[in-house]
Amino acid sequence: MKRKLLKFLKENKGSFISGEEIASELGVSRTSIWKIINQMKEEGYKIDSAPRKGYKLMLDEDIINDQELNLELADSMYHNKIHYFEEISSTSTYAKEIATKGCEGGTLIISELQVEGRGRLGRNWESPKGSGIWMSLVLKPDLAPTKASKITQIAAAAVVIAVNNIYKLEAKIKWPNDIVINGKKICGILTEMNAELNHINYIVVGIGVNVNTENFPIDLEDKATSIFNITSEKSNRIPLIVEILKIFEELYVKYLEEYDFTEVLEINRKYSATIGRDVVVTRRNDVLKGFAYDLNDEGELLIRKEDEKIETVYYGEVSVRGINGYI
Ligand code: BT5
Repeated sequence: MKRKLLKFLKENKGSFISGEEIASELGVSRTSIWKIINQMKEEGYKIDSAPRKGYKLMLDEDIINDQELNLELADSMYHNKIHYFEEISSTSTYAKEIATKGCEGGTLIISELQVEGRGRLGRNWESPKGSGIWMSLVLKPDLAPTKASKITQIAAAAVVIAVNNIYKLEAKIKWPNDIVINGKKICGILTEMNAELNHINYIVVGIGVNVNTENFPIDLEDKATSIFNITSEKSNRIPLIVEILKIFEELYVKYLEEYDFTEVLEINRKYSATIGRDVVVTRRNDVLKGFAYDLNDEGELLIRKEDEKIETVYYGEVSVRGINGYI
């Protein structure tokens, strides 16, 4: 009922609708509506009520309402496992802490602001307040540690499909962990693992998406963008969060339970911003130049070098750049 009421209020966001109208629309008494509205106010929704006018959902800033998120994810593995913060150091750091203390797989940590958002190799991840999706998932799969990198590809597939579905954009995957639009990064994925030799204790997958960000620091201007920068419209982040998480769960469960990675691979190939390009791969100990011509069935990048020899690039801490820049 709360979900229906919220939907109705949202459709009329910013204007009053009478209790009577809501009651007849939802087929319940005005007293029930009044009770649910009070409950929602306690949960943090900004709802104005005025005698004879009715109720109005305020046009407030876009905050992520975790109650709403939980309702939207009622049928998922994340249900009742959402930790919401207005501010945090890093959702991934926190996720690792609670994973160590024994939280369940499927636990989601999401924050409006990260003061120490992290990329790979200790790089910084800009996570300004309220403008993006900064979230981390704790996973406890029964998988060999060597398979953990597939989680990055599942997350990349989920983000690219979700963004393209919702905004009708052409986001692509820059192997292995960036989502780009028009050659600029809108999302980065950070997968971290804690494992024994042949057993994963937990994986934390951190996803950062620039949604409503207007401006980036100067050093990122050339390579970062946001959905707002492209569509010129601010959007509510909840539908995108829900879509990413639902697609992620579907692909993840398919992989875990049926060992079926084909759809993830197909998406990573179809939407690749890397395949078909000359690239420079910076690895720990060397630099490799060549033509990225495909992903193998494990999702690793295949490079044809000038001498026609083929090299497979594994995940690890590699950086793949175009010959002339970021892509
Ligand atoms: C990544 O690392 O792209 C992984 C980013 C993961 C962020 C999420 S947010 C939720 C969770 N909690 C965390 O603390 N982290 C995760 P990497 O491939 O190393 O890229 C990092 C580089 O991207 C930086 O060195 C910058 O050049 C650039 N960058 C930083 N902030 C950015 C932003 N908001 N948008 C686009 N590019 C950014």
